[in-house]
Amino acid sequence: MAILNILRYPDPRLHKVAKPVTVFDAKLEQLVADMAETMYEAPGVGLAASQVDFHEQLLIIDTSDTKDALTVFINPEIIWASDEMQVYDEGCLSVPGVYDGVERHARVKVRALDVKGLPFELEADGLLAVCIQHEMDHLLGKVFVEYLSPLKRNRIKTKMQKEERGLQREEMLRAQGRRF
Ligand code: K1U
Ligand code: ZN
Repeated sequence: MAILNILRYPDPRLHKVAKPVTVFDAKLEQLVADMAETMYEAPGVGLAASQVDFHEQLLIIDTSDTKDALTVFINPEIIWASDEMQVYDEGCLSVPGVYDGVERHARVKVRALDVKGLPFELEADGLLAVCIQHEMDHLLGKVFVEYLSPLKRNRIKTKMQKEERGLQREEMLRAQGRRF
């Protein structure tokens, strides 16, 4: 298994629209295993393939306290959503350290395929419903900060770009240290 690199906002690759998964093979199972290891290590409760630069409709979620209830959603579709809405303080592994309220449907019913290509349906509320909608947005190339005001979004973008420059500088110094 392997820890994958999680793209950080505002990386333009986070805005690619994912294509349906058509091949269910050992390579797909390996990607799911690597994504799960990456999500648990982060730690997070969800991860979309788009966040690890794989632009097919695949996402994983585990909102359990015991971290032993991984659900894999392939080619997911929301087939019903409640009129009732709820606001939840969301986070995102692609925007570390940023949490803000987003309004979404309080309950959703999803149809998806599992890693073997078998169809299933699931009705969700609470954090699971939030997470499904958040991860499905990633597959459409949308990051949760796009629900925030332009002012907040620009502040977040500037903060992330500054952090990115710091990370690149650290990486350069580490590489120089290895050379000398
Ligand atoms: O980056 C992601 O898409 C994953 C994201 C999922 C999510 C969480 C909360 C609301 C909406 C979407 C995260 O997992 S952020 C990290 C997080 O919330 C968390 C981390 C450890 C324990 C519990 C929560
Ligand atoms: Zn996210």
